[in-house]
Amino acid sequence: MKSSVCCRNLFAVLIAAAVTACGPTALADVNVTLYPAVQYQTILGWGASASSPPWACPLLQGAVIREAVNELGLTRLRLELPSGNRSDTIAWERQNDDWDPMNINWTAFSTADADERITQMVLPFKRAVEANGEPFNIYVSPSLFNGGSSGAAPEWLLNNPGEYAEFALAYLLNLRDVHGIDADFYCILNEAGNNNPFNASVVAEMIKTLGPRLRAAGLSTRIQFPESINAQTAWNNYIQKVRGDDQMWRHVGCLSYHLYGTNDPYRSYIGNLGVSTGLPTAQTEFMNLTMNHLYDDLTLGAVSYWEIYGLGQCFQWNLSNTSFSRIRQYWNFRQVMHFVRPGAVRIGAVSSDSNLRALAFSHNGGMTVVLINGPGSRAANILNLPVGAYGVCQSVGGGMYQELGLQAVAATRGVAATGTLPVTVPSNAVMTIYSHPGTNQTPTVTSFKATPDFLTLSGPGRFAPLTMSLSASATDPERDPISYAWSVTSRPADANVSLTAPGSATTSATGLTVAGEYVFAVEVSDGANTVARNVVLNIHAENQPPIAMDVHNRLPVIVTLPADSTELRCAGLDLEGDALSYRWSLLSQPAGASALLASPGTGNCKVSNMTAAGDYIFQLELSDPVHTVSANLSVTVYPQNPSAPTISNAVASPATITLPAEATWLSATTGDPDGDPISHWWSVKSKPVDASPAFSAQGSPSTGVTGLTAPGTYVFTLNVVDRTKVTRRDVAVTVLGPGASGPVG
Ligand SMILES: [Ca+2]
Ligand SMILES: [Ca+2]
Ligand SMILES: [Ca+2]
Ligand SMILES: [Ca+2]
Repeated sequence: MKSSVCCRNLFAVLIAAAVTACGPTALADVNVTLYPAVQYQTILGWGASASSPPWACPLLQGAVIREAVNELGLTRLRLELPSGNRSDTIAWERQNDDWDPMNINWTAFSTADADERITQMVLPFKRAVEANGEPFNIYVSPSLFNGGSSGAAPEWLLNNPGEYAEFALAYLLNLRDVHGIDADFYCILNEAGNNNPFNASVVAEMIKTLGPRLRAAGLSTRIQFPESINAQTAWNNYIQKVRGDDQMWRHVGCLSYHLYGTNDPYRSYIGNLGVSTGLPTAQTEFMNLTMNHLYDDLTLGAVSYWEIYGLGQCFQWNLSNTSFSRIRQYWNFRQVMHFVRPGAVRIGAVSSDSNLRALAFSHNGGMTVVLINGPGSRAANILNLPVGAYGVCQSVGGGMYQELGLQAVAATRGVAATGTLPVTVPSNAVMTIYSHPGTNQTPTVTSFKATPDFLTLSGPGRFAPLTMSLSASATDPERDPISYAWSVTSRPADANVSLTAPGSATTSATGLTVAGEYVFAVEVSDGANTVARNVVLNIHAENQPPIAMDVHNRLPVIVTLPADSTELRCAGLDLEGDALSYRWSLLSQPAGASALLASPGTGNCKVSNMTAAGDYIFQLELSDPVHTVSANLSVTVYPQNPSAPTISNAVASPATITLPAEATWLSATTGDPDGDPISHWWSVKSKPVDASPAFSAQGSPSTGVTGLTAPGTYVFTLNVVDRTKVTRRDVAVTVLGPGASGPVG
């Protein structure tokens, strides 16, 4: 059955080449020549951040994940650590766990919040990718923006590479040991240097500290670097600054950049470095991506990973919590991502017209060509296409994609293996020509929805139209006729729902008179293959309460006296679009405090005069005309920290050694005048090129150091941090050559 349908389509129903006929203004034919022997990067994954609205139910989450993985084609996630101070989330390591960078005190880490995100988003996504037989890829990336909801990096984290390494290691161990995910990559900081005090040397030191601990823990995680705000910053301020630091580079597994600002020609420098070092490159964030970015990143940046940033850039979750829509560049990006799978190799594709850009990919003996057209319809000849059957599809103007049917490419006279395929690409269209597998393909369901997407039976905002429409659309690679079959999957017990045209693409549903959840199924068939989708519809008895989103404080997130202010924030959402009112109040505060709320009636409310250390409990009440919901936010004000830690008697014993002796002892007397707990970290500031010193107790006031195998001067730095301050001290060691009487080298 399948093969007969296939043959019919392949050899009898060849859709005319000019599927969308040349208009009278058609331009001269464009030649797109493929060069399969010219091979560029291997595509390793298409990605997005593992974010979704906190109110989205598991059913809707699942629907978006399925669409993101199976249709858009994503395989990769970016995962952030819990950060900031929210009503429902606290930071991964809110305060230093135990002031010992070599011991993880798990009770001090926000594992529950991390686990929730991993369980709800990451694991279902991973299962969906792997169900397709493809490699799931994930990187972990913290954000620590000074003014952001994440809050600034605490000084104890910023100034103690050992504490930073533990912060990262604990997250990666939890991800592996609790959830079975050995992360592919870890990024030291999202956009280091952008509104945060990180720089290349800070990041390099953290990489060199974390890298060996990842190995020691048996993690295969490598570093994604430098994840800068744009390619120029990535190249000039990070990659170039540490170019000679081999100790750092041995831990780096991927070169990445964002696209906010100047990117060229630096993007191609990064791409070339990736090629010469064997490191894959990645474009990992921009908020207004277009096909231009995708083309430039693939061709100039030579990226193997390309990300759409948040799923919210391509999907919109409806407030009724039942469905999603595909937005912005979804259909354009799908023309590449859905068809070009991990393992595909980009090959040479040269267009004779710069307004019709071409990308081509070879994979498992098949070929995918993507034509990105500017304004104006263009007729093009694709030359050197391997002989065989091809599916052709397009998105015009970013709209819903359509399969145009199969094309057969026959051998050009005198050339055995390849031929020419003429196509006409509409104005502002993205056309994809892909090797057809030879078996009849399932139709693609391009929409399935209820209109409107909720009903309210009574009360303010009542919304109960006479008809509710269920609709689906689909397109089939072989252009087989498509049939639709709607049914009721589940409904409230007393509802007597019926469908007026269950065999049509669009049907009305009636009898939606009882509040509750209705689930409809639509089966879409091309006669050989059937695919099903569910459409969920909520009928509400009455107006629905608003949603208090993202209740948190910032500016700053962590308040330490004498600072005594912060800003409370909330954004409200409402299903019916009701006018919302906010009311912040103070439920409790430490004795002696009298905090002041500047604007308790607004979503963003400054609070000041938190002059006593301790916990301040704020309450937000968010109201629509019918309901009030509330959320509590606890803000801790920490005591003053007048004095930095102290270091005295920092010495090496002995301070001068003679080879073949290669070890000494570093020790310091440390403390804190305020009685704060402190954390230590020894690092190598400078050394002879050939030596690789190793510490026996790097996080302790005193440590042995070995591996002083080359003559010369070694300088070691001890960092000691308390909550908010750091003190550093250098200790020098001189190593003499065998039998020498003075410094050598
Ligand atoms: Ca610790
Ligand atoms: Ca079909
Ligand atoms: Ca409402
Ligand atoms: Ca102190």
